[in-house]
Amino acid sequence: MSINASGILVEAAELRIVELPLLTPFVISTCTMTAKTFPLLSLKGEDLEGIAEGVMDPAPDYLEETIVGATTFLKQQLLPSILGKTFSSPYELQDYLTPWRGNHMAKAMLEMAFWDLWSKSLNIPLKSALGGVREKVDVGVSLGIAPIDKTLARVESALDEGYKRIKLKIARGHDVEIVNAVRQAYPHIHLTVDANTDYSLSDIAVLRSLDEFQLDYIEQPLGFDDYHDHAHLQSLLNTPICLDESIRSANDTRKALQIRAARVINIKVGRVGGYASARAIHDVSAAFDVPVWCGGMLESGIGRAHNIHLATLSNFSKPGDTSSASRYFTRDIINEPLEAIDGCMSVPLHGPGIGVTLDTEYLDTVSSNVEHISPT
Ligand code: OSB
Ligand code: MG
Repeated sequence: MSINASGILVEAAELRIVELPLLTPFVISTCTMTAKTFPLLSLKGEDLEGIAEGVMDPAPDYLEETIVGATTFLKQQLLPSILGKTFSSPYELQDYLTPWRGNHMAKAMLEMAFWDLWSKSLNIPLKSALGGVREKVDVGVSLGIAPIDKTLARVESALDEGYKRIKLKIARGHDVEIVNAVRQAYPHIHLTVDANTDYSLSDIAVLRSLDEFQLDYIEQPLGFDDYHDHAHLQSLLNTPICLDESIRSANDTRKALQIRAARVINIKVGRVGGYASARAIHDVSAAFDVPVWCGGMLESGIGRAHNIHLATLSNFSKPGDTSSASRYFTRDIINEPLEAIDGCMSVPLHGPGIGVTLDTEYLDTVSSNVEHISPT
């Protein structure tokens, strides 16, 4: 295959909505998910296809972006403006996307699909294009809100499977008791909690009482747009705060870390606008000596594969959320199962790019609104 030295001409795109039922409803402080619904984008060029999924939800209950909003923006503006153009690298595409404000999840879909396409055109794994240093990545599980007995059973089975960290979703009124029960049963495991913004500084007494459980970190206790109060809270806690929702860019990260609003950073490539941004966040965090880890959004195998490649970068030094796809779905939309072994996910290398392939036959049965978009 010849490589076009001037770059990749993006010839066409396909956008669809995919809905996969979840094996178990996933409950967090802001909502309950019974299915994983997401937009899937394919970018075509050089007789190749780059694929990525979006992490926005049907409703704006994690961050502001929604599936309807993001797909409309993609179809009406982003895709028409890049189709028929040549980009020499994903960095050039990222610069091209900069004038559009916000919309990091929509832009990430495009940028991530282009990274896949670009690394396929170079015939190298995405991990190599990114500069990753590992063959496999450490992973833990994220357990939705559930009664204590059910949670203890889920913790036990996750530990039996070898997962390296347990993250418990918490919410006001569902916190100290459940954390205490898990910590009593397992005094030595890596244990974390994620509040998905449910608390405010008026909950300071409860948040302080979490300090006694030797948690690795408390994820996003306060508002999604609030470094100021997180900095105050961090000054009152021994446990590190980890920011998830609040971090959308490297600049956000610098500002948050300068005022000591966190001591750990969760990176979701789909949340922060793509790999160029994810890598910049990774590097800024490293400069502050702050570890990062790779978050998840209940992704299908496509998003899961992207996450694993990203997590091979050197400062991803805590276990991520990319656990086995079979914990979420009866059947995935890719041909190569992504399953953790002893708490490790191997980087998928079934071909260049993201290293997994779509099970197109099954995909079609769980798709709607399939649209083919060509240059206008
Ligand atoms: O805050 O990390 C989060 C899932 C949906 C929305 C937000 C979050 C999560 C998770 C699940 O924690 C991570 C995963 O298992 O993919
Ligand atoms: Mg989180």
